[in-house]
Amino acid sequence: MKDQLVKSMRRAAAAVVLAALVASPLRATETDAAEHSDKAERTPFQARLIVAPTANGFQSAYLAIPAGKRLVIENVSAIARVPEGLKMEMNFFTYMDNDGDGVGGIEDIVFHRIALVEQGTFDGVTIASANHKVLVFADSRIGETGYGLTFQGRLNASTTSGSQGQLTVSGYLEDLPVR
Ligand SMILES: [Ca+2]
Repeated sequence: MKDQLVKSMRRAAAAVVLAALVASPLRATETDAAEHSDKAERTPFQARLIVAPTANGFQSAYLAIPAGKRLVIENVSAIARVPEGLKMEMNFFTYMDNDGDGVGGIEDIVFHRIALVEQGTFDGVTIASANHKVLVFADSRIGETGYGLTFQGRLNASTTSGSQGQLTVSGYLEDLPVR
């Protein structure tokens, strides 16, 4: 009787060990698959936009976002090159369906102002730059309307010497959420 009980307990213990051996590789595989899937949904993305304003009206550059994607911007860097004595103001704007109504509108636009810091004047060209860690969402579509990122630059006075503003955005693309 006692022997049978001991045998029974040993069998039970062996079953537990076997179950653990079988289950742990399965769990590891599932975890790896989930991690791989998360990474696959994010595609690295970077782009550079250029404007060349000559006066105090905005000049714009447009970045199209791949169809069906949301661009998540994590860093922006910018540089302005202007004739000595002038200054450039820069901003960019993007869209996301903030109110979730599936229709693009004024409630869905957000502006990001770029705080340029003057670096000095080099051969008559004044340089100002910025480098910002950000979190900005830019959807390629709201409802039936396509959207992108618009970069704007303007000077505080007119010039015939020319100027240039550049914006580099870095981040990743992910699928737009399905509503
Ligand atoms: Ca909306």
